[in-house]
Amino acid sequence: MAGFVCRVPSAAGRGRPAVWAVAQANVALVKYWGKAPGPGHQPATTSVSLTLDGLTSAARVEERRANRPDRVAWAPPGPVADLARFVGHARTQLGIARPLDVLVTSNFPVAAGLASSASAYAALTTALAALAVDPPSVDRLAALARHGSGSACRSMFGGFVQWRPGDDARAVTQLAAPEHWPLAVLVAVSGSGPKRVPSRDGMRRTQETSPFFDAWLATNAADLAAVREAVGSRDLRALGTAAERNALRMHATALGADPPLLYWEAATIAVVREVWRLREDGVPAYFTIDAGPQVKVLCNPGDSQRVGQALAGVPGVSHVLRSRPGGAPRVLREPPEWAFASCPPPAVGRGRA
Ligand code: 2P0
Repeated sequence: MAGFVCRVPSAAGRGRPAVWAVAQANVALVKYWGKAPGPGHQPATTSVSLTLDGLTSAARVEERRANRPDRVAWAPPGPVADLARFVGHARTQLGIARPLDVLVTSNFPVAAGLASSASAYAALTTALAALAVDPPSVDRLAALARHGSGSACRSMFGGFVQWRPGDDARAVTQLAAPEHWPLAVLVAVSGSGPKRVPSRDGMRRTQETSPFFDAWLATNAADLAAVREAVGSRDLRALGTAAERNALRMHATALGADPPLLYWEAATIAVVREVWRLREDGVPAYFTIDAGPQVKVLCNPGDSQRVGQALAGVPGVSHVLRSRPGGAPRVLREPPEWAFASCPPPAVGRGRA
């Protein structure tokens, strides 16, 4: 399909091209699960993530005529009130005077534990920055993206990314570029519907009611040190061991909430057991699980075929997504091929609303 640029008539009567940006989801190796007081979403602890190539969100922004409200949409539908609040905040921060038409879409299951809000807000922040008269540094943009969704600040960078509490320019940093370590990441998808309890609510409930929450906070320093060391030395065994431990402790803490939070399905446990079985057979594969039933598995690229087949054979797994360390967000002048369906035909009833 040939590309086209989404155009609507501008106030001056000339077509004004929309700006698109894409950003990748990230998977946390040391989880963010708990907040500190403060504006935006401040983390209680330091987290480390890996940006995931190919699990992509795209955002389109275009200016509307003056005196119109912002118009925002997720496709498929997402939490629009949060999105609208973020767009208002970002316009103020970036000095964008004109109201905006905003569309956010993703090429993978939304709100199912695949960090779609992270990539969505990272893509949107990047697209909005392209409209700013004086675009801020990526550090400032990461701080802005955090106001949409905490984990979005990590998707503002490629590769291995650390996010620590604080508002300074070094709060979010790249630990290593995607090329540093060509790991394979396989996602065993076992349910694509929205999760029962959104992460934000689950995180709050855990923090407020789980008797294990303080113990969870106390584990952060050791897991962080282990993951940082393993990334630096490209030690899959050390990375995987720490990531599994950290994920299981996060879920154990959430299970202790009142009422309890269980993000897993039967297939989630079956995949965990399959990963452990692979290891017993000598294949170095390690899992992590975010706030949903999907299991993400890290392995060497040379083992990804075998691991992918094993995961696809687990009852309840509908399909397996293949990823690897991904890059930073990018601005595009036209929509990515997969997002064409989200881009309405040019100028149909638009611009006069
Ligand atoms: C993470 N998660 O570190 C953890 C692990 C889910 C499990 O960050 O309230 O959508 O918008 O800041 O970023 C999901 O939480 O929450 C998340 P808000 P967010 O990836």
